Amino acid sequence: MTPITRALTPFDGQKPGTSGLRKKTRVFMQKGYLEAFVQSIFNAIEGVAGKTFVVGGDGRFFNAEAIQTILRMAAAQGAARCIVGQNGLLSTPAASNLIRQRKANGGLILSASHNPGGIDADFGLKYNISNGGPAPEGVTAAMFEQTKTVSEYTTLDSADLDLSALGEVALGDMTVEIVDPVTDYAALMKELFDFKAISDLIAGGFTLRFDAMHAVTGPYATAILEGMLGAPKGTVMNGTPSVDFGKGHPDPNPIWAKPLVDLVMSDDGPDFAAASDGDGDRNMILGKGVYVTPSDSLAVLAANAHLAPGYKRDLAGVARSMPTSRAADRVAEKLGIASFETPTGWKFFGNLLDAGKATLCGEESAGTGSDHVREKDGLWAVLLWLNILAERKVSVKDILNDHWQTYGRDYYSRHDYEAVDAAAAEAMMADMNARLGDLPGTEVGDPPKTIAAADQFSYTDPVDGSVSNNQGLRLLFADDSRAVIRLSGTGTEGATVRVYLERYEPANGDLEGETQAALSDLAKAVNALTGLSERTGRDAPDVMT
Ligand code: G16
Repeated sequence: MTPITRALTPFDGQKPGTSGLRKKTRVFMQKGYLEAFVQSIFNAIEGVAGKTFVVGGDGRFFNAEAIQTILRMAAAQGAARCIVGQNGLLSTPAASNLIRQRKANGGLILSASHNPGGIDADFGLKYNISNGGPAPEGVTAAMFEQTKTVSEYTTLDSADLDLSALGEVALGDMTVEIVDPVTDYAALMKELFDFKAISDLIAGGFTLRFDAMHAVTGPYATAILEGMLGAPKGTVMNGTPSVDFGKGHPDPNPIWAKPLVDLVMSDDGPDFAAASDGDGDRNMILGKGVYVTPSDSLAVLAANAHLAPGYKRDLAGVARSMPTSRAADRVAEKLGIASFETPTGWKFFGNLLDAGKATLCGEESAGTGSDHVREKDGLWAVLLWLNILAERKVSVKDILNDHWQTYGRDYYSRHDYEAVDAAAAEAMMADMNARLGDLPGTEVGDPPKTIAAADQFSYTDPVDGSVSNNQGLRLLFADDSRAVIRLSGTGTEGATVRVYLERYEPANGDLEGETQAALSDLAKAVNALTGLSERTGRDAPDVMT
């Protein structure tokens, strides 16, 4: 098969965001668009000749076609092997695991994560490096540079491969190895967790539900929870992946997974419930009558991880993204281990994990993970919670109350204003940045709150010294409450303004409050300061997590 080189005109705006390139599906489907980005990735990594890649995605609309394009281009440009999930499916954490297990040079993961799928919804592609983690900023910047000048791509003129049969097939001189997407991942989970203890818990009458939201974790959760751990059939809801996620929004939060939340809040709801997102890296944790914020979940997991076999070792440290609440820092302090504060984006944890500085990482955006892979991992979080519950033999609510009584409670919520006018959002951020120096000492809101400090978060990576500026505006108030404002890097329409609110209540304070009520003065102060409502034309957030 002779490689063919075709001319290309570069596309504007192929700049990877928080997690790869995410655009409307129809944008990705334009002639040459995907090819231009894939060629730019290949150019940025200095070619693919002789290399091995993992390729897979969350099964959304255009996943199947895009994989065929990537395989043809990799084969035409001399890649040795591509390891592909059966039918093109791989969850993001499973892809990260495969890259590591098989010592691949990298991976191409097709997903727009929690964004909806379909021809009129969203698509995405991200590149992961040989440690299994998302490409760091230096690599994504090199890709973006390539997208500006890419003028041709090389491919094969070949028929689509059948990706449904396990085994090896040749594509030109490249081997395509089609693997079961679940097997290696499930084996890793079995190493980390006490499956016998979890099975016994379930056999003893503990009830649970897992909402796969019609996305990629369906097969993983069914195999592990129902197959290996003996949970009754039907424990996994919406377990068959579909190209448009059942026309839903595969984002595991109280808004988009409302039926699950309603179930667990009802009198006859299960003891435990969880959900994951489009590509299986996010998680939401619930217990009978209680929602666990992702920030609290990270803190609880850090405090209890030693109860699971894979973490019966000293934790090296805990890392969280800057907008995530400081609850995990309190646990790290008590354990006498390091805590790290990174910018939003899992890619910033990679160096800390590789250098053995952090063992557990987490983000307010429903992501938790550890050094077992280099991505956040939804089912991993669910299994760690189940392992902890199996050992402690108390309810989720009791674990949470006990945690707050030990460390105090960080009331926390994120308010999202989605698809707002991008120019208005950018102007608001620019105005705030210009005023930063004047803010300390200012009183805002009603009742008035005094701003103690204000800055734009800058991060210097403690491993390689790289610096990332402008990672979110931070407002620290005199009463130690905190607000962070930033624009999302994963949206595909207009701008999404994220306002992160938190207020600490010590262990002897009121730990039983309602979250939004506990944060309403802070939310009002941010609104008064930024003019958010007038500027965005919204009187309330679209999503509160
Ligand atoms: C991605 C990143 C996360 C980040 C999240 C939200 O998650 O991997 O690190 O926290 O986006 O980012 P933003 O606030 O910029 O929208 P995912 O699950 O979408 O890949």
